[in-house]
This record gives sequence, structure tokens and C-alpha cells, in this order.
Amino acid sequence: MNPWETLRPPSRMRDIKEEALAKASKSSEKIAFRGKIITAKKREKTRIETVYRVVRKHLLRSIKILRTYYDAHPFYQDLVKLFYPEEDIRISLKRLEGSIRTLEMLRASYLDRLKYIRDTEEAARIRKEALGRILSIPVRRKKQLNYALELWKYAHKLPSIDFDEPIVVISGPPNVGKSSLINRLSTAKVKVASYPFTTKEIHVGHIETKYFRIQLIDTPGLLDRPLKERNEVEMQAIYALKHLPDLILFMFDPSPGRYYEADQQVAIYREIRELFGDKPYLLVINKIDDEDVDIEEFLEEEAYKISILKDLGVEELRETILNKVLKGG
Ligand SMILES: Nc1nc2c(ncn2[C@@H]2O[C@H](COP(=O)(O)OP(=O)(O)OP(=O)(O)O)[C@@H](O)[C@H]2O)c(=O)[nH]1
Ligand SMILES: [Mg+2]
Repeated sequence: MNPWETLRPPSRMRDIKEEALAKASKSSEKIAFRGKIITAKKREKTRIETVYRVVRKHLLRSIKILRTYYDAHPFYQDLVKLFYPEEDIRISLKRLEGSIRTLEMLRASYLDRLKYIRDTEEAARIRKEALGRILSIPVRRKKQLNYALELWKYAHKLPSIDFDEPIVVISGPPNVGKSSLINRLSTAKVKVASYPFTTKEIHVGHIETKYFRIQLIDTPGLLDRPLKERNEVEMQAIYALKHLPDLILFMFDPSPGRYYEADQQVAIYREIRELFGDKPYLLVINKIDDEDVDIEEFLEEEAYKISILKDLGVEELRETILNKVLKGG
């Protein structure tokens, strides 16, 4: 599962202040009168506690978002690390945890001071000072709160993967029909277009059988270049291949509209096979309704031949996928 998907984000610094002050003023409305000093003490205590709680809530949400990185499955760690380096996460987390300690200390010290007030003016003065100092914490931690918020925005939308159920990763060069296939075989609804680089992130779809749910993963197209030159979009595909598959479905495009020549498509396949050779593969040549080159000639391996457009061989492919992942054969 995506460990961020159920987490709540912190608010922006300005909204935290607004929420805290609104709740503080509301919280003191309900206090019944029981003598001037006692009532003032109670009122100001409630206000300080309320502001403390709101600030704490947002700091803790941010801390939780960043800490979740350390408990996440390596697949999610790799995807997050692409845009949020581990060192930045570590530093932000340390700062935010430090400000929780400051916050606790401020609360304790101001509530203590409230105990010894002699008049209502003094109570108001202490409360004013307390609120000022407590609310300066999110101001000083604005950068870290924002960092956690941005990380959450990216991470909570990553696809939810169940690591206990079978996973098939669809991979291949750009524009070969990967998204068309996942849309055809599973519940996924991924954008398909006649130009390359349509898919820029990982998508998941499901095939429901009577007893199992198989996850199909659509990935961005891979370019013909070595691993160290791959950009963030391609690296998402690489990480899906590295961490997820029980079966890798590698697709080729023999049509005149192919993005790469046959030999280059095969070169990409070989590079992937070299990196992740220990996984079972299923090779698929799509678009046989519009075949222009013989991929198998370069491939020197057997491949499934299908046309998603004309619905040729697709049902047989589905059966093969189910047999391979469910029976391991
Ligand atoms: N002729 C023909 N065209 C097809 C077939 N399957 C898919 N296409 C077309 O190929 C183009 C690319 O399809 P996509 O499914 O977006 O390909 P993709 O591999 O996901 O592409 P990227 O995400 O850009 O890497 C679209 O115009 C599809 O309509 C097929 O069997 N025959
Ligand atoms: Mg696609």
C-alpha cells in the first residue's frame, strides 16, 4: 500500500496561525464566570492550550509525512528520493522534531507562570506573550512545513501497490502501446495518444479473477540509453522493474509509426534484461495489423504477436499472463 495515501497534510503557515487564533477565541467563549482571577486564569490557559494544540497538530502531521519515508517499501523510497533527497528529508525532520520540544517547553513554562498571577491584566500579558512565541514556531519552520507539504502532494498520489498480490509490469520503448494494453486488460484508465512520452508516471490497474487480483503496472517509455543517463521519468519505470514484478511484459512496435528502429527496440530490451534478468519475461509484439518490420529477426526469441486495435491475440495473452503469474508456468 502507499503509506502516504491516508496521511493528512499540514496547512500552510498562514492558515495554521488563522486556525489557531480562531479556535483559541472560540474555546474561551464557553468558560463560566467564577470570580475574576480564577476565570482569567482559566480563559488564558484554554487559549494557550488551544494554540499549542493546533501548532502541534500541524508539526506532527509534517513529522509523520517525513518519518513515513523511513518505513516505506524500497519502491516508494526510490520514487520519493527521485525528487526529495534523503539528506533533505533527514534535516527537515530533525528541525521539526526540535521545534516540538521547544513547543512543549513554552507551553509548560507559560502555564506555570499563569498559576501565580495577581490580576487579570497580568494574565492577559502572559497569554499574549505565550501566543506570540508559540505562533513564531511555524513561522520559523515555514520551510520545513512546506517541504513536508510538497512531499505529501507528490507521495500521496503514487499508485497503491499491494506487495502480497501478483504484479505484472508492462515495459518497453515509447509509443509501443503499453497504456493501450493495460486499459484493454485491466481496470486502469490511462491516457493513450499517438505521440511518444504520453505516460510520465506509473499507473496501476487490476485484473480480477475468481480468487485473485492481479496488478498490472503501466510505466513510462524507455529510451535507448544507459542507466546513468536516464531522467526522472524513465527512472520511475526502472524502479517499477527493480522492485515490483512477478512478471515483466516487454512490448515492441513493428509499425511504420515506431519511435525506434527494430534493432534499437531490441537493444533497450537487452539492457533491461541485463539489469533485471532474474525475473520471468513475456515478450509482446503489438500492432501486427500494421506490421512493417520483423522484430523477431533481431530478437531471436519467441514473442507473442498481438493487435490491440484489431483485438488479435489479446485474449490469449491475458490467459498466458494469468497462467504465468498464478501457476508460475
Ligand atoms: N495500429 C495500431 N496502433 C496501436 C495499437 N495499439 C496501440 N496503438 C496506437 O499506438 C499509439 C501509442 O499507444 P499508447 O498506448 O499510448 O503507447 P504507450 O506505449 O503507452 O506510449 P508512451 O506512454 O508514450 O510510452 C496510440 O496512437 C495507439 O492508438 C495496435 O494494435 N495497432
Ligand atoms: Mg503510455
